[in-house]
Amino acid sequence: MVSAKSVPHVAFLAFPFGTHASPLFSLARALAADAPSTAFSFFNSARSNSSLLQSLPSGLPPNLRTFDVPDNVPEGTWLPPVEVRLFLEVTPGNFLETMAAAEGEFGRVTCVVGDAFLWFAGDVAAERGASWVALWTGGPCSLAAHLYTDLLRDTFGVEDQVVYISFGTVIMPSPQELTEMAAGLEASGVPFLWSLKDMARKHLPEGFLDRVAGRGLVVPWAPQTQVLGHLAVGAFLTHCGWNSVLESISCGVPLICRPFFGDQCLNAKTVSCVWEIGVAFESRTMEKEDMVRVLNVVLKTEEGKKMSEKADKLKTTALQATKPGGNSIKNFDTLVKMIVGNHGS
Ligand code: U2F
Repeated sequence: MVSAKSVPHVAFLAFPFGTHASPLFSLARALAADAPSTAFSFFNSARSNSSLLQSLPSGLPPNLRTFDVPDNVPEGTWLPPVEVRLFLEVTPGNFLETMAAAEGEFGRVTCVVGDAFLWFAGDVAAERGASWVALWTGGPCSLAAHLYTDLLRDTFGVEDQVVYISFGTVIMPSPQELTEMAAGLEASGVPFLWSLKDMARKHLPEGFLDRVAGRGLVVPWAPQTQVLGHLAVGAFLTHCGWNSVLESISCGVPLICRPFFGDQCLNAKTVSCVWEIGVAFESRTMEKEDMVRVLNVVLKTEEGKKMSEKADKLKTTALQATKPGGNSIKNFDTLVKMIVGNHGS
Protein backbone atom coordinates (compact mmCIF):
# COMPACT_ATOMS: atom_id res chain seq x y z
CA MET A 1 0.00 0.00 0.00
CA VAL A 2 1.21 3.52 -0.77
CA SER A 3 2.06 5.11 2.56
CA ALA A 4 3.39 8.60 1.83
CA LYS A 5 0.89 11.19 3.12
CA SER A 6 1.53 13.56 0.20
CA VAL A 7 0.06 11.30 -2.49
CA PRO A 8 -3.52 11.74 -3.69
CA HIS A 9 -5.93 9.72 -1.57
CA VAL A 10 -9.20 8.51 -3.09
CA ALA A 11 -11.98 7.29 -0.78
CA PHE A 12 -14.67 4.94 -2.07
CA LEU A 13 -17.89 4.98 -0.03
CA ALA A 14 -19.98 1.87 -0.67
CA PHE A 15 -23.68 1.21 -0.02
CA PRO A 16 -23.34 -2.30 1.40
CA PHE A 17 -26.65 -3.85 0.26
CA GLY A 18 -27.81 -5.65 -2.85
CA THR A 19 -25.19 -5.55 -5.59
CA HIS A 20 -24.37 -1.89 -5.02
CA ALA A 21 -20.86 -2.39 -3.67
CA SER A 22 -19.69 -4.71 -6.43
CA PRO A 23 -19.50 -2.25 -9.39
CA LEU A 24 -17.93 0.35 -7.09
CA PHE A 25 -15.31 -2.20 -6.07
CA SER A 26 -14.59 -3.06 -9.73
CA LEU A 27 -14.10 0.63 -10.44
CA ALA A 28 -11.77 0.98 -7.43
CA ARG A 29 -9.64 -1.95 -8.61
CA ALA A 30 -9.44 -0.66 -12.18
CA LEU A 31 -8.45 2.84 -11.01
CA ALA A 32 -5.93 1.52 -8.49
CA ALA A 33 -4.26 -0.56 -11.19
CA ASP A 34 -4.18 2.47 -13.48
CA ALA A 35 -2.79 4.94 -10.90
CA PRO A 36 -0.22 3.00 -8.82
CA SER A 37 1.07 6.05 -6.93
CA THR A 38 -2.37 7.09 -5.67
CA ALA A 39 -3.75 5.66 -2.42
CA PHE A 40 -7.25 4.13 -2.66
CA SER A 41 -9.36 3.32 0.41
CA PHE A 42 -12.56 1.33 0.05
CA PHE A 43 -15.08 1.86 2.88
CA ASN A 44 -17.74 -0.78 3.17
CA SER A 45 -19.39 -3.01 5.78
CA ALA A 46 -17.36 -5.99 7.01
CA ARG A 47 -19.90 -8.42 5.57
CA SER A 48 -19.96 -6.85 2.14
CA ASN A 49 -16.16 -6.44 2.07
CA SER A 50 -15.69 -10.06 2.98
CA SER A 51 -18.01 -11.25 0.22
CA LEU A 52 -16.32 -8.98 -2.35
CA LEU A 53 -12.87 -10.22 -1.37
CA GLN A 54 -13.93 -13.88 -1.43
CA SER A 55 -15.07 -13.63 -5.02
CA LEU A 56 -11.80 -11.98 -6.10
CA PRO A 57 -9.70 -14.27 -8.35
CA SER A 58 -6.42 -12.46 -7.63
CA GLY A 59 -5.39 -10.19 -4.77
CA LEU A 60 -5.89 -6.44 -4.52
CA PRO A 61 -3.52 -3.92 -6.13
CA PRO A 62 -1.02 -2.84 -3.43
CA ASN A 63 -2.34 0.74 -3.39
CA LEU A 64 -5.94 -0.31 -2.64
CA ARG A 65 -7.10 -1.22 0.85
CA THR A 66 -10.51 -2.13 2.20
CA PHE A 67 -11.80 -0.68 5.48
CA ASP A 68 -14.68 -2.15 7.47
CA VAL A 69 -17.39 0.33 8.41
CA PRO A 70 -19.77 -0.69 11.27
CA ASP A 71 -23.20 -1.40 9.74
CA ASN A 72 -25.24 -1.61 12.99
CA VAL A 73 -26.94 -4.80 11.72
CA PRO A 74 -27.06 -7.61 14.31
CA GLU A 75 -25.94 -11.06 13.16
CA GLY A 76 -28.83 -13.08 11.79
CA THR A 77 -30.87 -10.10 10.55
CA TRP A 78 -32.19 -10.94 7.11
CA LEU A 79 -34.75 -8.42 6.01
CA PRO A 80 -33.30 -5.87 3.59
CA PRO A 81 -35.49 -2.86 4.57
CA VAL A 82 -34.63 -3.44 8.25
CA GLU A 83 -30.93 -3.81 7.50
CA VAL A 84 -30.90 -0.61 5.45
CA ARG A 85 -32.75 1.32 8.16
CA LEU A 86 -30.34 0.14 10.87
CA PHE A 87 -27.40 1.06 8.68
CA LEU A 88 -28.75 4.52 7.90
CA GLU A 89 -29.30 5.14 11.63
CA VAL A 90 -25.52 5.19 12.16
CA THR A 91 -24.66 6.85 8.86
CA PRO A 92 -22.62 8.99 8.10
CA GLY A 93 -20.91 8.78 11.54
CA ASN A 94 -19.72 5.22 10.87
CA PHE A 95 -18.05 6.27 7.61
CA LEU A 96 -16.52 9.40 9.11
CA GLU A 97 -14.91 7.51 12.00
CA THR A 98 -13.40 4.89 9.73
CA MET A 99 -12.25 7.52 7.26
CA ALA A 100 -10.48 9.40 10.04
CA ALA A 101 -8.41 6.28 10.76
CA ALA A 102 -7.52 5.86 7.08
CA GLU A 103 -6.63 9.54 6.74
CA GLY A 104 -4.28 9.16 9.70
CA GLU A 105 -2.45 6.57 7.67
CA PHE A 106 -2.66 7.83 4.08
CA GLY A 107 -3.33 11.53 4.42
CA ARG A 108 -6.38 13.67 3.80
CA VAL A 109 -8.82 12.40 1.21
CA THR A 110 -8.47 14.31 -2.07
CA CYS A 111 -11.36 12.69 -3.94
CA VAL A 112 -14.54 10.95 -2.79
CA VAL A 113 -16.16 8.36 -5.05
CA GLY A 114 -19.45 7.42 -3.44
CA ASP A 115 -22.43 5.27 -4.27
CA ALA A 116 -25.07 7.81 -5.37
CA PHE A 117 -27.36 6.50 -2.60
CA LEU A 118 -24.96 8.00 -0.04
CA TRP A 119 -26.11 11.60 -0.37
CA PHE A 120 -23.72 12.84 2.31
CA ALA A 121 -20.66 11.87 0.21
CA GLY A 122 -20.89 15.30 -1.44
CA ASP A 123 -20.63 17.00 1.97
CA VAL A 124 -17.74 14.76 2.99
CA ALA A 125 -15.89 15.85 -0.15
CA ALA A 126 -16.79 19.54 0.24
CA GLU A 127 -15.54 19.60 3.86
CA ARG A 128 -12.15 18.44 2.60
CA GLY A 129 -12.05 20.60 -0.52
CA ALA A 130 -11.98 17.28 -2.39
CA SER A 131 -13.68 16.41 -5.66
CA TRP A 132 -16.78 14.19 -5.60
CA VAL A 133 -17.82 11.54 -8.06
CA ALA A 134 -21.16 9.77 -7.55
CA LEU A 135 -21.64 6.29 -8.97
CA TRP A 136 -25.18 5.40 -10.02
CA THR A 137 -25.47 1.62 -10.09
CA GLY A 138 -29.00 1.39 -11.52
CA GLY A 139 -30.30 1.96 -15.04
CA PRO A 140 -30.03 5.41 -16.69
CA CYS A 141 -33.80 5.91 -17.04
CA SER A 142 -34.29 5.68 -13.27
CA LEU A 143 -31.46 8.18 -12.78
CA ALA A 144 -33.19 10.55 -15.22
CA ALA A 145 -36.44 10.07 -13.25
CA HIS A 146 -34.62 11.22 -10.09
CA LEU A 147 -32.93 14.15 -11.78
CA TYR A 148 -36.15 15.36 -13.44
CA THR A 149 -38.62 14.52 -10.64
CA ASP A 150 -39.91 18.08 -10.33
CA LEU A 151 -40.33 18.45 -14.08
CA LEU A 152 -42.21 15.12 -14.24
CA ARG A 153 -44.48 16.12 -11.36
CA ASP A 154 -45.17 19.50 -12.92
CA THR A 155 -45.94 17.90 -16.26
CA PHE A 156 -47.98 14.87 -15.23
CA GLY A 157 -49.13 15.66 -11.69
CA VAL A 158 -48.93 13.22 -8.79
CA GLU A 159 -51.25 10.24 -8.72
CA ASP A 160 -50.66 8.92 -5.23
CA GLN A 161 -50.87 11.89 -2.90
CA VAL A 162 -47.18 12.11 0.82
CA VAL A 163 -50.65 13.11 3.64
CA TYR A 164 -48.76 15.40 5.96
CA ILE A 165 -49.43 15.11 9.70
CA SER A 166 -48.47 17.52 12.43
CA PHE A 167 -50.06 18.68 15.68
CA GLY A 168 -48.00 21.83 16.01
CA THR A 169 -45.79 22.73 18.92
CA VAL A 170 -47.89 22.10 22.04
CA ILE A 171 -50.37 19.31 21.33
CA MET A 172 -49.63 15.64 21.90
CA PRO A 173 -52.51 13.20 21.23
CA SER A 174 -52.92 10.44 23.84
CA PRO A 175 -50.81 7.28 23.39
CA GLN A 176 -53.96 5.37 22.48
CA GLU A 177 -54.95 7.88 19.79
CA LEU A 178 -51.43 7.89 18.33
CA THR A 179 -51.58 4.10 18.08
CA GLU A 180 -54.97 4.26 16.37
CA MET A 181 -53.81 6.93 13.94
CA ALA A 182 -50.76 4.89 13.02
CA ALA A 183 -52.87 1.77 12.51
CA GLY A 184 -55.22 3.78 10.28
CA LEU A 185 -52.35 5.16 8.25
CA GLU A 186 -50.96 1.68 7.79
CA ALA A 187 -54.31 0.23 6.75
CA SER A 188 -55.05 3.09 4.32
CA GLY A 189 -51.96 2.42 2.20
CA VAL A 190 -51.57 6.20 1.81
CA PRO A 191 -48.05 7.69 1.54
CA PHE A 192 -47.36 10.02 4.48
CA LEU A 193 -44.93 12.29 6.28
CA TRP A 194 -45.57 12.58 10.03
CA SER A 195 -43.92 15.23 12.15
CA LEU A 196 -43.96 13.54 15.54
CA LYS A 197 -41.86 14.37 18.57
CA ASP A 198 -39.27 11.71 19.38
CA MET A 199 -40.73 11.05 22.83
CA ALA A 200 -44.01 9.89 21.19
CA ARG A 201 -42.45 7.36 18.81
CA LYS A 202 -42.73 4.67 21.47
CA HIS A 203 -46.52 4.76 21.09
CA LEU A 204 -46.40 3.71 17.45
CA PRO A 205 -47.43 0.08 16.96
CA GLU A 206 -44.59 -2.44 17.06
CA GLY A 207 -42.93 -2.86 13.66
CA PHE A 208 -45.01 0.02 12.20
CA LEU A 209 -42.03 1.93 10.81
CA ASP A 210 -40.66 -1.16 9.09
CA ARG A 211 -44.00 -2.10 7.59
CA VAL A 212 -44.60 1.38 6.13
CA ALA A 213 -40.98 1.88 5.03
CA GLY A 214 -40.89 3.23 1.48
CA ARG A 215 -44.22 5.04 1.73
CA GLY A 216 -44.19 6.58 5.18
CA LEU A 217 -41.72 8.63 7.16
CA VAL A 218 -41.86 9.81 10.79
CA VAL A 219 -39.61 12.77 11.62
CA PRO A 220 -39.27 14.90 14.78
CA TRP A 221 -39.66 18.15 12.82
CA ALA A 222 -40.47 19.04 9.22
CA PRO A 223 -40.08 22.22 7.17
CA GLN A 224 -43.87 22.54 7.20
CA THR A 225 -44.40 25.37 4.73
CA GLN A 226 -42.15 23.67 2.19
CA VAL A 227 -43.83 20.32 2.74
CA LEU A 228 -47.30 21.80 2.28
CA GLY A 229 -46.12 23.53 -0.89
CA HIS A 230 -45.08 20.23 -2.43
CA LEU A 231 -47.28 18.81 -5.16
CA ALA A 232 -47.28 15.35 -3.56
CA VAL A 233 -49.13 16.57 -0.47
CA GLY A 234 -52.88 16.07 -0.88
CA ALA A 235 -54.08 16.58 2.71
CA PHE A 236 -52.93 17.95 6.05
CA LEU A 237 -53.98 16.21 9.26
CA THR A 238 -53.69 18.96 11.84
CA HIS A 239 -54.80 20.15 15.28
CA CYS A 240 -55.89 23.38 13.53
CA GLY A 241 -53.47 25.76 15.17
CA TRP A 242 -54.04 29.03 13.33
CA ASN A 243 -50.59 29.12 11.74
CA SER A 244 -51.06 25.63 10.36
CA VAL A 245 -54.48 26.54 8.96
CA LEU A 246 -53.08 29.62 7.23
CA GLU A 247 -50.10 27.73 5.87
CA SER A 248 -52.35 25.00 4.49
CA ILE A 249 -54.58 27.57 2.81
CA SER A 250 -51.58 29.40 1.34
CA CYS A 251 -50.63 26.13 -0.33
CA GLY A 252 -54.16 25.11 -1.35
CA VAL A 253 -54.03 21.89 0.71
CA PRO A 254 -57.33 20.51 2.15
CA LEU A 255 -57.33 19.77 5.88
CA ILE A 256 -58.30 16.90 8.14
CA CYS A 257 -58.97 18.63 11.44
CA ARG A 258 -58.49 17.04 14.82
CA PRO A 259 -58.81 20.06 17.15
CA PHE A 260 -57.99 19.76 20.84
CA PHE A 261 -58.75 23.06 22.60
CA GLY A 262 -59.28 26.81 22.34
CA ASP A 263 -59.53 28.41 18.90
CA GLN A 264 -58.69 25.08 17.25
CA CYS A 265 -62.31 23.91 17.53
CA LEU A 266 -63.70 27.01 15.82
CA ASN A 267 -60.91 26.90 13.25
CA ALA A 268 -61.89 23.33 12.43
CA LYS A 269 -65.54 24.29 12.14
CA THR A 270 -64.68 27.14 9.77
CA VAL A 271 -62.52 24.84 7.65
CA SER A 272 -65.18 22.15 7.36
CA CYS A 273 -68.51 24.04 7.41
CA VAL A 274 -67.77 27.54 6.14
CA TRP A 275 -64.93 27.21 3.67
CA GLU A 276 -65.65 23.52 3.01
CA ILE A 277 -61.95 22.78 2.47
CA GLY A 278 -61.70 19.84 4.85
CA VAL A 279 -63.31 17.54 7.37
CA ALA A 280 -63.35 17.89 11.16
CA PHE A 281 -63.30 15.56 14.13
CA GLU A 282 -64.67 17.67 16.91
CA SER A 283 -63.49 16.91 20.43
CA ARG A 284 -63.31 13.22 19.87
CA THR A 285 -60.55 10.71 19.63
CA MET A 286 -59.71 9.43 16.17
CA GLU A 287 -59.84 5.70 15.74
CA LYS A 288 -58.25 3.51 13.10
CA GLU A 289 -61.45 3.27 11.03
CA ASP A 290 -61.95 7.07 11.16
CA MET A 291 -58.47 7.55 9.83
CA VAL A 292 -58.92 5.12 6.93
CA ARG A 293 -62.29 6.61 6.01
CA VAL A 294 -61.28 10.23 6.17
CA LEU A 295 -58.05 9.72 4.22
CA ASN A 296 -60.04 7.96 1.57
CA VAL A 297 -62.63 10.77 1.42
CA VAL A 298 -60.13 13.61 1.14
CA LEU A 299 -57.58 11.93 -1.12
CA LYS A 300 -59.62 9.63 -3.32
CA THR A 301 -63.23 10.77 -3.75
CA GLU A 302 -65.11 13.44 -5.71
CA GLU A 303 -65.97 15.08 -2.37
CA GLY A 304 -62.27 15.37 -1.61
CA LYS A 305 -61.58 16.73 -5.07
CA LYS A 306 -64.13 19.50 -4.45
CA MET A 307 -62.43 20.35 -1.12
CA SER A 308 -59.14 20.54 -2.94
CA GLU A 309 -60.59 22.85 -5.61
CA LYS A 310 -62.07 25.13 -2.95
CA ALA A 311 -58.76 25.16 -1.08
CA ASP A 312 -57.07 26.16 -4.30
CA LYS A 313 -59.50 29.08 -4.78
CA LEU A 314 -58.94 30.20 -1.21
CA LYS A 315 -55.21 30.08 -1.83
CA THR A 316 -55.62 32.49 -4.75
CA THR A 317 -57.67 34.83 -2.54
CA ALA A 318 -55.06 34.63 0.23
CA LEU A 319 -52.19 35.34 -2.14
CA GLN A 320 -54.11 38.21 -3.72
CA ALA A 321 -54.47 39.80 -0.27
CA THR A 322 -50.72 39.99 0.18
CA LYS A 323 -50.06 41.62 -3.20
CA PRO A 324 -49.84 45.43 -3.60
CA GLY A 325 -53.35 46.83 -3.16
CA GLY A 326 -54.52 43.61 -1.46
CA ASN A 327 -56.45 43.57 1.82
CA SER A 328 -53.56 42.40 3.99
CA ILE A 329 -51.33 45.16 2.62
CA LYS A 330 -54.05 47.78 3.13
CA ASN A 331 -54.62 46.56 6.69
CA PHE A 332 -50.92 46.71 7.39
CA ASP A 333 -50.78 50.30 6.09
CA THR A 334 -53.69 51.19 8.37
CA LEU A 335 -51.86 49.62 11.31
CA VAL A 336 -48.69 51.56 10.52
CA LYS A 337 -50.71 54.82 10.47
CA MET A 338 -52.36 53.92 13.79
CA ILE A 339 -49.02 53.24 15.41
CA VAL A 340 -46.70 55.89 13.97
CA GLY A 341 -49.19 58.29 12.35
CA ASN A 342 -47.81 59.88 9.21
CA HIS A 343 -44.29 60.15 10.68
CA GLY A 344 -43.27 56.85 9.13
CA SER A 345 -43.75 57.96 5.49
C1 U2F B 1 -50.85 27.21 19.30
O1 U2F B 1 -50.66 26.36 18.19
P1 U2F B 1 -49.27 25.73 17.77
O2 U2F B 1 -48.17 26.71 17.93
O3 U2F B 1 -49.07 24.42 18.41
O4 U2F B 1 -49.57 25.41 16.19
P2 U2F B 1 -49.62 26.37 14.94
O5 U2F B 1 -50.29 27.66 15.23
O6 U2F B 1 -50.19 25.57 13.86
O7 U2F B 1 -48.08 26.67 14.64
C2 U2F B 1 -47.16 25.64 14.48
C3 U2F B 1 -46.00 26.20 13.66
O8 U2F B 1 -44.91 25.30 13.73
C4 U2F B 1 -44.46 24.97 12.44
C5 U2F B 1 -45.65 25.22 11.52
C6 U2F B 1 -46.38 26.37 12.18
O9 U2F B 1 -45.89 27.62 11.72
O10 U2F B 1 -45.22 25.53 10.21
N1 U2F B 1 -44.03 23.56 12.39
C7 U2F B 1 -43.01 23.24 11.55
O11 U2F B 1 -42.46 24.06 10.83
N2 U2F B 1 -42.60 21.93 11.52
C8 U2F B 1 -43.16 20.95 12.28
O12 U2F B 1 -42.70 19.79 12.17
C9 U2F B 1 -44.22 21.31 13.13
C10 U2F B 1 -44.64 22.61 13.15
C11 U2F B 1 -52.24 26.91 19.84
F1 U2F B 1 -52.26 25.63 20.28
C12 U2F B 1 -53.29 27.15 18.76
O13 U2F B 1 -54.58 26.89 19.30
C13 U2F B 1 -53.21 28.60 18.24
O14 U2F B 1 -54.07 28.77 17.13
C14 U2F B 1 -51.76 28.90 17.82
C15 U2F B 1 -51.58 30.37 17.41
O15 U2F B 1 -51.86 31.21 18.48
O16 U2F B 1 -50.82 28.59 18.86
